Amino acid sequence: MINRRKFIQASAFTGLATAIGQPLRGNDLHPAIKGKPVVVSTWDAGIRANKAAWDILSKGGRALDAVEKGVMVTEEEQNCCVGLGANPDRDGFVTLDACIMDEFSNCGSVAFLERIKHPIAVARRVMEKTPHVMLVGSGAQQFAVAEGFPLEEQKLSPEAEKAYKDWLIKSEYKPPAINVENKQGGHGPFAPARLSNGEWNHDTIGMVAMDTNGNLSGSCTTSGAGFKMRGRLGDSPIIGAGLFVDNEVGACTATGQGEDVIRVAGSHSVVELMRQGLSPEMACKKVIERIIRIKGPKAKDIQVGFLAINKKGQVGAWSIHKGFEYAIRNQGEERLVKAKFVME
Ligand code: SD4
Repeated sequence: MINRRKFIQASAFTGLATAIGQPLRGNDLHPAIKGKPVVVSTWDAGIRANKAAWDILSKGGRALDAVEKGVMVTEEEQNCCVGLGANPDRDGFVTLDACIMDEFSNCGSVAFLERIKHPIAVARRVMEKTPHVMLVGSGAQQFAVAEGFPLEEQKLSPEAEKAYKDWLIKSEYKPPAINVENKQGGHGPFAPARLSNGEWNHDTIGMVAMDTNGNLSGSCTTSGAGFKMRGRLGDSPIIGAGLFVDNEVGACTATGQGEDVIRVAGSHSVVELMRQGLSPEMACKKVIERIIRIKGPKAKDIQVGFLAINKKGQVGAWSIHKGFEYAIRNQGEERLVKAKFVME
């Protein structure tokens, strides 16, 4: 049996250092999980978002508060691809989508929301202050303003401004063809797009957390696919697609090509597979394989990733292509983990 001193040494060794980790085996407890609480979120911006979530979780706070405050950090980062400074639609407008879900299956969502800095906070108000789950467009904006959220001026980040100008040159409305050999890709209206350096340009953060009481909550917020058609929604604001929480079983969030996540009710499907006994990692893998089967050869042009947690605190992820990563934070460590994938 590990004694207290050894335990302290072991945790000091694992430390709080940020490291690039290896994917975990499906049926293993995450080695870092020394109990609750825990928070995980998609992509590398998740490291910073998790910090804000951890401030709440580590003090015994509720997972719902943690997942809201956590992704607000990303919504605020003007150089990132999620909030008001993100890639616009093909007409030049930034339109934001977000949803949130708690341990009681309460949920709220906003979509096609313009000029509001924190869509996730508005989604929470929809959940708590209206009899509805989802508000969209000008109605969502009107509700946000009535709730005291300031109407901001749209200001693209310099990166988004440049990306939009570059995109306008060709205005091509099709997925960026990915040449797997040389990893060349383009910037297209499909998310996330692979850049010419082989990296993924992503526009979303999804976060799921378990608090000290063992309760689960999740959040997801995005600017959607860059240069999308005006009015297009992806999976991110849709409960069951971009996010799903079942406090008896687990929680899942998605990133990537929203249309293909919606088609398989992605996050809900992952949670249902966990209910049947699959580990989070294997549940994510199965749904990724389902998407690949449906898409056939076209699967090589799109990216989708799932990130899930179950009631035991096991964490797992899987993606179509190499490159998806998630951030984890708990008592033992804080690090970025590369997800397993099907295709290079
Ligand atoms: C969407 N799922 O709007 C989002 C985009 C995304 O990284 O995840 N980008 O389809």
